[in-house]
Amino acid sequence: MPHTLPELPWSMDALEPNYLKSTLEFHYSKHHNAYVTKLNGALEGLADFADLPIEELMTKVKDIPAEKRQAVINNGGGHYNHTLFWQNMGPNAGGEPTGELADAINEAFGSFEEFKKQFSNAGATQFGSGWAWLETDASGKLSTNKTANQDNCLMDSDRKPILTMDVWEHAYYLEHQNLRPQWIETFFKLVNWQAIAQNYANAKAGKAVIDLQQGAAA
Ligand code: MN3
Repeated sequence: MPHTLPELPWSMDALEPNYLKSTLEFHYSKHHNAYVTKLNGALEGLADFADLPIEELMTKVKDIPAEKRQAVINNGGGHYNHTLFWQNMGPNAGGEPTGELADAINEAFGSFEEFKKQFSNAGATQFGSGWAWLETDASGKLSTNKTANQDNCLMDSDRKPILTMDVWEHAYYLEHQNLRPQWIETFFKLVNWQAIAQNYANAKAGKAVIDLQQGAAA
């Protein structure tokens, strides 16, 4: 079964004015959709990998034959990262986490403000296109990270991402032009901390953060 573009968890105009419908119309409908299409093309003939859910596929990219590996990294990463990114945002969101996730952030970073500073710095200092991340190990210890292109920590570590921010210019150019720091500040108004808390609980329980089977509705 081929991978499919998952439904957005909200309507295309639900995040306005912080995230424009016009941005989503190309970022989701064109860019994300192209990653899904090209991923399916790259997986043709790879029987051992074609039926894996996207999160499991990310953990096995090292095993993919060399001539197809980079295409799966780029387009599988593009599919996974954007799926998490949409899920991480919501209308009437922002603020700060509560409960177990808040405790884990305080333990790892000292305070929410310090976490926000480190995560923002990861996004601001990613040279060129890439992503900023909040990740957890199996014990629940949190850390921030940044990656280039469409890479993510599933590809080369045992950690799992629970929050991500797209810092490719296509993610924010219509609203913020070249002002990446302004986009980063706006992103924090869009973070759905309830979704991140659920991602954290799933990761700690050894479950998929993005539970997306190929061909299944999101
Ligand atoms: Mn993008």
